[in-house]
Amino acid sequence: MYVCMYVCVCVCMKEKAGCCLPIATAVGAVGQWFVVTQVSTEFPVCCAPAPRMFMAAATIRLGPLLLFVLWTTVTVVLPGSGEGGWQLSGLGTAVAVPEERCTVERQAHLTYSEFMQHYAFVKPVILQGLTDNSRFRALCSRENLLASFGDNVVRLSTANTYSYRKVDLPFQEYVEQLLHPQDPTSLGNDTLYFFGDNNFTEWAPLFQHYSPPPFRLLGTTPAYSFGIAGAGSGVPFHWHGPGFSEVIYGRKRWFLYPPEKTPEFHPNKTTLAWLQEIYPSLAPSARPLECTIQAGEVLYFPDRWWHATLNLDTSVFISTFLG
Ligand SMILES: O=C(O)CCC(=O)C(=O)O
Repeated sequence: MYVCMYVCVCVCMKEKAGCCLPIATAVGAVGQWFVVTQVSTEFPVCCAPAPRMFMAAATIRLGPLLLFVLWTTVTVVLPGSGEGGWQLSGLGTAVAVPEERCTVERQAHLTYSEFMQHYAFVKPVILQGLTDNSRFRALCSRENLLASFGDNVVRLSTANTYSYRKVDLPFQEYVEQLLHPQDPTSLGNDTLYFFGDNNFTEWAPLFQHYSPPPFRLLGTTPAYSFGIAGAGSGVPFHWHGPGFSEVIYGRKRWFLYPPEKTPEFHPNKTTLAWLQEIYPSLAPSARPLECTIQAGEVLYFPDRWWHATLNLDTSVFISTFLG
């Protein structure tokens, strides 16, 4: 007989009864951690929707292996490990978004000539395994960034399509006070987003450790835009020159249309609002190309392609624009 044993480690992000439901009926205080183990004959599909949670599951034969799996699982899923201290709170159970159908090709170990032939001027692609940015990633942990750049003033932009308003404030203040999940009811022009407008002198000690995708287009010069943003935030549809976008921590969902297909969107509404209000009514032929990129993956978008982004978690990311 097979028995499924699972371990969930979760932390309450909001004070409410049943914080870690549906696996535990704990009444959680904010910041409280729970470790829940259960043995069941059903595979646990229950963990994902909870506010923040790491889950591991094992389907094993009853016996001494059970204890071993429990021990190793708890060790591997230690709270926050591997995420650089950034809260991967997800969009939360209260925010319902239509499911993704990934329609952007993923390519591992693409050669430059394949890139030029099939994608550079043709369509977006997700690149895997091109560079190793593990050192850069380590430097981008919450603790390291706050220690090195906490006092630096960063320039934030509103997350709308045109007429960006700019606000300057210390990086530490941004991280500690503004980096929360997006309120689904607020407008893009009221949402402050840290992306671009980077002071390259001040941030040089960090950027010198970033290895950009090695592909170049003739006549263009690469320029970095570094950002950190909360779950549910993003930039609504806009277009510009070609570029790459790499996720360092978190997950980022992309929506893309070719230059000749102007999307239906409101320039002052967030991508989250677009996804909830407009996306569900699109006919299959009117849907964008879309995909969620994970940490370590790089999305390439060609010149003048419309694109919009949605951070599914608190995300750290860097774009290399080919201007
Ligand atoms: O990463 C983001 O959220 C915004 C990216 C973007 O819009 C861009 O690279 O132009």
